[in-house]
Amino acid sequence: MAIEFTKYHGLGNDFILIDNRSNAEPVITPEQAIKFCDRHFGIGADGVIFALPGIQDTDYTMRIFNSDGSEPEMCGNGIRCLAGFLADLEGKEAGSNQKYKIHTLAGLITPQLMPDGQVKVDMGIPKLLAGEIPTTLVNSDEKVINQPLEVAGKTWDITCVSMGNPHCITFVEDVAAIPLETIGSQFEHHSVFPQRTNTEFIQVMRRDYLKMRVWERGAGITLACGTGACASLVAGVLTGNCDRLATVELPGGPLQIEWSESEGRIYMTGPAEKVFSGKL
Ligand code: ZDP
Repeated sequence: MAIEFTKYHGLGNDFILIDNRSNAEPVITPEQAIKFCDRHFGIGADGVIFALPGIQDTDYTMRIFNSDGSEPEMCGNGIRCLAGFLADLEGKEAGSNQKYKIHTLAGLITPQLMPDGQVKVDMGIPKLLAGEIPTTLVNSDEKVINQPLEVAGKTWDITCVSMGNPHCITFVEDVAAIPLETIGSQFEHHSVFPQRTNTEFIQVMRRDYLKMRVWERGAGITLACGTGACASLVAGVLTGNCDRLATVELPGGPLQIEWSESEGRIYMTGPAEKVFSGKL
C-alpha cells in the first residue's frame, strides 16, 4: 500500500506527517518509521507524526514515533508542524487564528495558527516532581533543582522538568564546548532515568535570551527541540537564571517561550514549514 506523506520542519527539527484521520491506530509500524526516518535509505526525519481522530472532546489526536521507533509522549516542534498540516488538509487559510485541541499522551495541547504565520502552542503545565519526570535521583515527591549528577567522569548540576516527556537541563559557561556527541547518550541512558531522558545544555546570554544545545531521547543531536526549550526556560526560572519570558536560541533558530505566572502554563511560539509531499 502506498503511504502519502508530507515533510515539515520546525527550525530544522524535521518530521514526516501522515494523514491518519480515518484510522484510530497509526497506519505504519515503529519498524517502518525507523526506515522512513533514515536519511540515506529513506525519506529522512527526526520522527514520524500521525494526525489521528480526536478523542475526549478534542479535534485530533497526535502520536509520534522517534527515529529509533520509540514513542514519546509529546513533541513541541512536531505539534506546530501538525497544526500547519491540519490547516492544509482542512483548506484553512494561513493566519486564520485557527486553534486545534489536540489529544497527546501528555494530555491536551492547544496550538494556534497566528496571523504572522507562526504557531503559538499552549503546552500545558510543566511537571517538576522526581516521580513525574521520572527520575530516581531524589525522593519521588521532591524536585530536582541544581542536583549533582555524575556523568562521563564529571559532576553536573542538573535540573529536571517534564513537559509530558522527560528533560534534564544543565547550565554551562559555553554550550559550544560541550562534547554532545559523546556525553549526550550517557545522560540519556543514565540509570537515574528509568524512561531515559532528553538532555539540554544552556548558556545564559541574558536573562531573556538562552542558547541551547540538545541531545534527544531516541533521536540524538537535533537542530531543535520544542519541549526542550520549554523545559529549559522552566529550569532557568527555577534556578534564578532567567525571566519567565525569553528567547531560546537553538541551532536551527529561535523560539519564544513564556511561563505564565498566573496560569502556570507554558506558551511556545515558533515556525512550522512545509518542505514537500510524496508517496512511498
Ligand atoms: O521525548 C522524546 O523522546 C523526544 N525525542 C520527542 C521529540 C521532542 C521534539 N524534538 C520536540 O520538539 O519537543 C519533537
